[in-house]
Amino acid sequence: MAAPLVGILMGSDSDLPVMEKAAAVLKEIGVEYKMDISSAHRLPDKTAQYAKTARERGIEVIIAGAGMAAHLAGVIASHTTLPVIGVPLKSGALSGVDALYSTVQMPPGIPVATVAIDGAKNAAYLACSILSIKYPAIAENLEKFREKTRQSLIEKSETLKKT
Ligand code: RP5
Repeated sequence: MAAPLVGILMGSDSDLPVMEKAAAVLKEIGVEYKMDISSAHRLPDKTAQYAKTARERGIEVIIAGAGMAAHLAGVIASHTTLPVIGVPLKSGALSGVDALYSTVQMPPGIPVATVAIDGAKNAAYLACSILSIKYPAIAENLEKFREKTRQSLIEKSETLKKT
């Protein structure tokens, strides 16, 4: 098995039902990944260590999902220059708007590419796009996926027109 190119990190095991959708996309496109739990607030040392050592471990893109006061992606980005994709998760009284604002409003110089609330699938597709610059097989699989999407929608449209 090849070394994982994408690290998927989440703030809590309660985030897993959404974050495993990112894993499913990476599997579909054929990208090795590794999932783990860490927390900017509950496990700050582990989070910093994870980010600081990610590049030397062969990780090329990090996807970080967290809910509520979601500082995980931002803290990761503060410790690495690898691309970091943040997934704000819907949880708590504010239904993810808190996580969206916490994840997206990064200071200049420490970017987090933030996807939609619960947008784990798009986080994975974006990770694939970034990796496709270097890996032709990933570019090819992404293109095949897009073509499948196009064909499926055309077929649905044809079916609908017949009704
Ligand atoms: C965040 O707080 C986690 O990412 C999770 O979305 C939320 C609630 O965590 P648990 O109390 O379910 O562990 O840090």
